[in-house]
Amino acid sequence: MSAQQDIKVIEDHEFIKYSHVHYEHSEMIERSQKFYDWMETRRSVRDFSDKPVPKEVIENVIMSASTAPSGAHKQPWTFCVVSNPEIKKQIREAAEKEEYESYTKRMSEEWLDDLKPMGTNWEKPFLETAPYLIIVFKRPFEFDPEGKKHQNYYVAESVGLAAGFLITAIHDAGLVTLTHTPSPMNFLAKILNRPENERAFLLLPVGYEAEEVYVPNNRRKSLDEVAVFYE
Ligand code: IYR
Repeated sequence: MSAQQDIKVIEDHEFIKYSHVHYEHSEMIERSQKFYDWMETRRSVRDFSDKPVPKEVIENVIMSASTAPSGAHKQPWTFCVVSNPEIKKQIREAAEKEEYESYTKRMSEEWLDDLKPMGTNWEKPFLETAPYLIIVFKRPFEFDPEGKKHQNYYVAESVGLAAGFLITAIHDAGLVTLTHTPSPMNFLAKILNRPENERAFLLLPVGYEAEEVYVPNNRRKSLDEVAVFYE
């Protein structure tokens, strides 16, 4: 039998007693170093294998993503999971149409130059090869049962955090992904028949990397370059 939960009621709202697990300083240092070493092995991958992935893994990584903090705990996100080959094909065709326009007309010379080291172009075969596409939608507002509109708060921040958690969970599961942002992205809401309160935020192909994969030899900024300590 589980112990009775310690609950406090303040102005009609329940608060539960919480304490987190703690470690000795030495263990904390070791754990945080190990976690960093593990995160340092994460890479965005553009060449996927079609090797199947259990649906349960996708369900679990989405539930981990959904633990992210959000403005007023509104969890203003929806994760659409596409494994249907016909829908993947439609998404690829629509994305490539937009990307072709972007790469050939809409993106500046400077932008195209900045992208050269990534080796990207308008072609997106991974949209059909990867076993799953997770399309993250943000929900700027909600309708209550009476049809009244309610704004959500810090929507981009919240959904960005959930996407970060999602990428971390995918990496932890031993799978790879890519933060793909076809632009404009409104074709996704149309193809997936999403309600009017949802806007596409990110598209993540999820699966195993192809047998032989090369990724850009990017170096990450050092601690000195990303952090300032005020002591
Ligand atoms: N959305 C395009 C272009 C693109 C833009 C940036 I900034 C990148 O870091 C990578 C790609 C594409 O997906 O190819």
